Amino acid sequence: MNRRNRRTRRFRLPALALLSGTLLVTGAAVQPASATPDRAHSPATLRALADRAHVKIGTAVDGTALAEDATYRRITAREFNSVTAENAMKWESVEPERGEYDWTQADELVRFAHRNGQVVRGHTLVWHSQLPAWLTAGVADGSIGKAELRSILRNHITTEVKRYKGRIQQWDVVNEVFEEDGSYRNSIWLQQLGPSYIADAFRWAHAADPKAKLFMNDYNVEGVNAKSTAYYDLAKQLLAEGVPVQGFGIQGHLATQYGFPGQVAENLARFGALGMQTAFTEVDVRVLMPADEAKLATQATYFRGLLDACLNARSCKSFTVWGFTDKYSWVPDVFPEEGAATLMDEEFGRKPAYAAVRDGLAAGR
Ligand code: 9MR
Repeated sequence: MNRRNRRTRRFRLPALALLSGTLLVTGAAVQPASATPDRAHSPATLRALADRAHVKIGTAVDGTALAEDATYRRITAREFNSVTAENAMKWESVEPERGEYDWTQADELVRFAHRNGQVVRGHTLVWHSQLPAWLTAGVADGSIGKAELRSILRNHITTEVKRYKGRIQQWDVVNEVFEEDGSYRNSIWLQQLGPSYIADAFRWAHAADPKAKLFMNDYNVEGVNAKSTAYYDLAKQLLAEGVPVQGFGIQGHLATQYGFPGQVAENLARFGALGMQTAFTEVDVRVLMPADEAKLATQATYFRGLLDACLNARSCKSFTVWGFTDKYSWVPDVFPEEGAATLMDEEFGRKPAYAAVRDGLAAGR
């Protein structure tokens, strides 16, 4: 689906809401229900407040928007002190044909971050999705056997991590390796190489950049549940074996209709107790369309809830949103009935969620 079609489904705040200064009360929190234009005066940027709170505030960056949209670029630089490539560092992006690399967008983002004093989260080295066709087809037709696949994976990790050595703060080494019930996801990696591919991936990444913090990363692992417990058990096992794993990344893709996850603080605490870092890596909160003021107010409390969990956990040093404007959000492509998942609307107007994150950062740790 192209962007033009997507846009017709998106939510726009009514003009009246933009002008009104109403407060809306939902649950425990009070949030302003209006969006304010991005250029309106605000006490401080998110990144200035985050610096004071000793936390990174990050966003996923759409490579095309970064190249073509000056407003997007300006806000990315002004509001965030961490960036993640939304797609540009994924395998299908960097090696679309076997042995033919395209680092254009990934390099551009790393340069942008450097110019703007931002750290970079690397996303992602081993995943079941967005693999290049030459790789999946080769495995499917048997022309790439197990031993060769292992060396292809090693080469991929080594090549990419070395390219950005010293310039990536945290790498999502493995992404989404468990199912909801805590069993291993039945990916080509598990099928061909068995679960030892995970430890191998961390060792290879560490060898390529010993200073980067190496993360496991997944969705639906905010609270204590079967999936997050599988990560906890795996982390303990890997640490006992001396595997260089340093962090647990919680994506944080929430939806207001499913409620706010329970036991988030407990979950962060148990990884912290292992000596691991934690991070929220892809936070967004989608709502059932059409959005309205009540839904956006609830959304704001969800952003704030995850942010506060991070700020209250010593292990949590990084909080990244998966895009900051509804103009470029992935959500409507995948969930056609849902949207409006980010901090700003399609015109970069600040939604209540923006104010909630700003106030949370201002309150500090
Ligand atoms: O936001 C990304 C979207 O542009 C891509 O089309 C999609 C492909 O699967 O990946 C999206 O990002 C995902 C991230 O890499 C891993 N966690 C879930 C994210 C949302 O689907």
